Amino acid sequence: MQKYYGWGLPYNASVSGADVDTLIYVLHGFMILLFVGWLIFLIVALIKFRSRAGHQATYKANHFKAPTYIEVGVALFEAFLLIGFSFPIARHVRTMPPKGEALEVRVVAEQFAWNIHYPGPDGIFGKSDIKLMGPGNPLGLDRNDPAAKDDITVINQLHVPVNKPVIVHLSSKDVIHSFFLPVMRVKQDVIPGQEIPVWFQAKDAGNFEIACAQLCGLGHYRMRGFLIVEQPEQFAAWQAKYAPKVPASAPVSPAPVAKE
Ligand SMILES: [Cu+2]
Repeated sequence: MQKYYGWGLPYNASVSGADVDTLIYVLHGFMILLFVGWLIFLIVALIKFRSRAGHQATYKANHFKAPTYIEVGVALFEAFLLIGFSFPIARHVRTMPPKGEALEVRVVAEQFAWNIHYPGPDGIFGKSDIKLMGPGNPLGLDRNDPAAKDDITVINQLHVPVNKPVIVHLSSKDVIHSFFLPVMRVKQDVIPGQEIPVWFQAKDAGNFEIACAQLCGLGHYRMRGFLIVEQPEQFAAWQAKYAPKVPASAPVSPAPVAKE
């Protein structure tokens, strides 16, 4: 997994990641420019207006035109960033792909694991009930529900096909977590009592990281999962392998080996 991280932004494996990266670069570039500009101004002011013999401080303000123009210019450029970059990207990220085209999956966070629930080949999530939750059934999935028969539940491994939109329905069993897929440029807080959808589309296959980006307790640091992006045939084979004979107890799929 080390190869995906280095200096700068993590590897981008998402089709919409480049837009997010552009925004990050433009914002940081602009902030560096402002920082350096203010720093130069501060140093000039410190030297020019230092205490010297024969110079008297005055409280009368001198009005210059240039600072006003610069301030207005900065505000206009910030408005351009907001309207030209941030809003379109936010709209793209918040607009879910059509349900028929996307793979839908539930991710239920808990201290300190990601429970993952696939609807199986029928595309319908089986009912889950809090009363059925236990160590062997962390999602409380009701296996008597016909829609649940082919459902797949796994822990800490999210298998998805490459080049297909994936809608993740996020919820939490206990505290606030944050679902973070660095290579997909996805980070969304997971709030107890709410179901929050996010989506992404992988452009590259690989074994990536799921991190929790919210300090959620003492075991927060070990709340890590794997995002396994596969070719559609491999994903179908995985699904077919685990869907039909899945017992009520999870996990059912062998944990992938970490590639550090
Ligand atoms: Cu967490």
